[in-house]
Amino acid sequence: MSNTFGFTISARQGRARTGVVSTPKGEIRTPAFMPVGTAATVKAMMPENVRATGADILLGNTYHLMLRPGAERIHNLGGLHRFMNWDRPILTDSGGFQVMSLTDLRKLTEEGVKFRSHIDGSEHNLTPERSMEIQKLLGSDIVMCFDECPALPADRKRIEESMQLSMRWAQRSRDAFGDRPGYALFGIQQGGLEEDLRAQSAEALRGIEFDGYAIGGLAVGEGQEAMFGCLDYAPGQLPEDKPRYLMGVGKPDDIVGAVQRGVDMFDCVLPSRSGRTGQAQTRMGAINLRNARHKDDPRPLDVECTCPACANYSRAYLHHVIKSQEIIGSMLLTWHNLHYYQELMAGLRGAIADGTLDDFVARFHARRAQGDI
Ligand code: PRF
Ligand code: ZN
Repeated sequence: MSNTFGFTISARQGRARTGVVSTPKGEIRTPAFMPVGTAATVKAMMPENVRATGADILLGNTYHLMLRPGAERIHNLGGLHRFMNWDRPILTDSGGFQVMSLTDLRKLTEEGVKFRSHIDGSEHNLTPERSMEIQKLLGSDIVMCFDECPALPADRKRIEESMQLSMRWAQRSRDAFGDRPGYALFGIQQGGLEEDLRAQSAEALRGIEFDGYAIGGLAVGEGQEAMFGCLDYAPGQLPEDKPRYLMGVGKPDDIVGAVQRGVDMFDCVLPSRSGRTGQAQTRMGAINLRNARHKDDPRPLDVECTCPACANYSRAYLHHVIKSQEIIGSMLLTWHNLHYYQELMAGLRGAIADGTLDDFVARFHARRAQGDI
């Protein structure tokens, strides 16, 4: 196995690409979906079962892990991979975005962010340098730059100043990360929905040089049409030969549209979080198992799905365990949703490789338009 980090594109169709990100801990087939394992667990799933759904890489969070159980503790216990029993690649987010979205008491300065923990109210400081240190202590394979971004809509002035601050933090992140063969550092483009600010941000990041480039600051309230409008130009502003990662996205149709626009990597809590509340993501669209119409239904959730929830249980059973808040309800629906997402990604990769992406996307939308019949 290769001892370095790399990205090879094997086929393209239109702006879409398929390929492989190689790391010393294994390959990541792209377009890739990364299940979210915020607190050193993909909630309700054993790691071997997450792998069985087809995941090549997980996402972890600096913000949550620094607060509980602490980065130094995880380091002393052998790092995040060993701690959570996942030996394949892990990407960690850098914490700034989570501080801004999860804490009410915080102070943003040139230096970084001072904030109070949402868990116990304790005071903490996060800077680009400390974020790089924490991600190194965790043993993260793909480290994200420290950044921040406003929720949309926001004033152009606020978006511009925030983007410029994030670009200064990107340089500080690069300097603090240093040279670590086998580990990757990704820059994060900001600039809201302003094409010229996105271009300036991309220019700054290209000048610093990263192993991959994320598109940040989207899916923060602008809606799918506006997000796709931005994705019509943003990926093209980033280097062609490096992986592109759209952070925090998204619903299945968001992912399909973003892949068509040249994005290679995704993460989102939707399949795991919505599974725990009884929402199934399927080729027919989203299905809420809490709905009383499933009460007596002996059919599987999705006849075409080979996951354990669909192979071994009825809709009536899934309805019952979700309604009674049985733990197995969360387990089965999370498993199904992650299986569905990974199958969608495999379908996209295969279609790009075969040159049949347009047909694949047309069938994807047609099946969802029919609904749950
Ligand atoms: N920056 C970081 N993490 C993120 C985002 C971002 O802009 C988003 C936006 N969708 C999700 N997660 N660091
Ligand atoms: Zn299933």
